[in-house]
Parts: sequence; structure tokens; C-alpha cells
Amino acid sequence: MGSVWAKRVLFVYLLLVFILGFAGVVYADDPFDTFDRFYGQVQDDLSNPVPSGTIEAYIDGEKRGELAFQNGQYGIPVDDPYVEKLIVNGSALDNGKQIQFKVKIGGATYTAQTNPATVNYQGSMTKRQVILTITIPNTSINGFAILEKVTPTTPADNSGTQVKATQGGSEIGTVVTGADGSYTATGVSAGSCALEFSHTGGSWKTTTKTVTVEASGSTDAGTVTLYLGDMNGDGGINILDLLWMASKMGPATGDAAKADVNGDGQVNILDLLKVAANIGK
Ligand SMILES: [Ca+2]
Ligand SMILES: [Ca+2]
Repeated sequence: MGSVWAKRVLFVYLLLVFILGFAGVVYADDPFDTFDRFYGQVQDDLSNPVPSGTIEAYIDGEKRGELAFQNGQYGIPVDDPYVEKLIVNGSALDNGKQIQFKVKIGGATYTAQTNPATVNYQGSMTKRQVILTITIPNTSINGFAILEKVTPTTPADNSGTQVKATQGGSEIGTVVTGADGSYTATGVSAGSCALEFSHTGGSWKTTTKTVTVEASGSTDAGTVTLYLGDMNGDGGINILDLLWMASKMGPATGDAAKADVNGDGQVNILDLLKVAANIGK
């Protein structure tokens, strides 16, 4: 048995040597032995920074490099060696050829206009600035985020809830609700979009909703309610929140004010009952 096992190990070992050796040969034949480096801005056609996504660079329709970006810029600060630049690989055969840039946000890919208008491959490794501008179609999500009331009259309105839209792992943007709880999230593209609703300064539970954005126009996301009772801000309403409230029984002063979810100035059994009714919501 032992020798069979040893032969298997030897076989796998030789196989690995062969595969790695072959890969080494392929690597040695890699036609890309030069590169260009880029940094700059990513903006929409109104010059607003694009929050996040991935830049792809192409020569002759072949992808030669890609880089994720944040807050409308890539490779910046330019002199920081720890900040990755957009590397575009090529060879002497590519010198003078135009590089095309695309920007991927979520599931959507946009062809970018560049500044300078034409970017040609040099293989010089010199860092060059290229501003990328993309036109994001006029699609949006609209809906309402309503705050559960502490008293029948407070909060007086539903403003100030942050609505964060994410597609394909990229944050598209965050908008804030108006007094009637309404919001419009722009810059989204057709397909699945995750919305996260959060409201600071109380115990309203952060809530999420996934909507499918239509290819054009505005998609109605309906109404979402943010419930009271997430005292520790962990995204759930459960026994831990009730225990914390129980420890704050008495006058609703200082950080105990948050536990007074019916706004009568005292933390007592009525508040616990109100939050208990929200468990699982
Ligand atoms: Ca909680
Ligand atoms: Ca109370």
C-alpha cells in the first residue's frame, strides 16, 4: 500500500513539474513586455464623480488592463507608490495604437470619452493623466422610506433617512429622503439593485430591499418602514435590545432617551412592549 501511495505522490509531483514548466514556457512567450500607466478622474457627463466601479482598457478589442476605482478617481495620489495605477500591457507592435477605456458599474459597462481625446499606446511606463467621462442612462429608482413614529406627531416628518444604492458590489450613490419620505436614486442601471435605508439619531432599524431596475424611466420601489427598537445598531431588533432598555428603566435622560420609544419621558414596560412588537420585523 505504502509504495502505491508513494508512486501516486511521485506521479502528481511530476505532473505538477510538467504543468508548471509548460506554464513557464508560455509565460516566457508572453508578447506583452512593455506597459503604460494611467491615473485620473472618472466622471459622468455632468462632471459629477462616479462613486465606484472598474476601469477596463482595450487595444484592438482585447482587454489589456483593469483597475477598480473609488470616489471618482483612480491612481491618485499619483506620487504615492502604494496607490495602484491603471497598467495597460502591450508590446512594440502596439506603439501608436489607440487605447479604448470602458467603465463597469455593477452589471453595466459604459464606453468612456477621454481627455485627452485620443490616448495612444506608448509602452513608455510614464504616468499619464486621463479623465474618463461616461454617459449614464437616465434610469432611476423612486420610493418612500417612512419612520415609525415615537408619538403620533414626532418625528414631524420623514426626512433624513439615507438610501444607499448598490449594484454588483459597487456603491452607486446615497440619497437622503425628503419630509414626505420620498427619494429618487439616480445613476442606477437596469438589473438588480440593493437599497439600504438607515437613519441616525434614534433606534430605527437599518432596512434593506432589493429591486429590479427597469431599462428606462423610473422604477417604483414602493414604501419601506423603518421600525423603532434597534438600540445597539446591529441591524436587528431582538432580546439584546430589550435587555439594554431594561437596564435604562427610569427617567429618559442621556443615552436612555433612545429607549423611550413612546416619548413620554420615562423608560418603562410600555416602551419594552412597543419594541417587543417589532421583533422580527
Ligand atoms: Ca439590535
Ligand atoms: Ca416611554
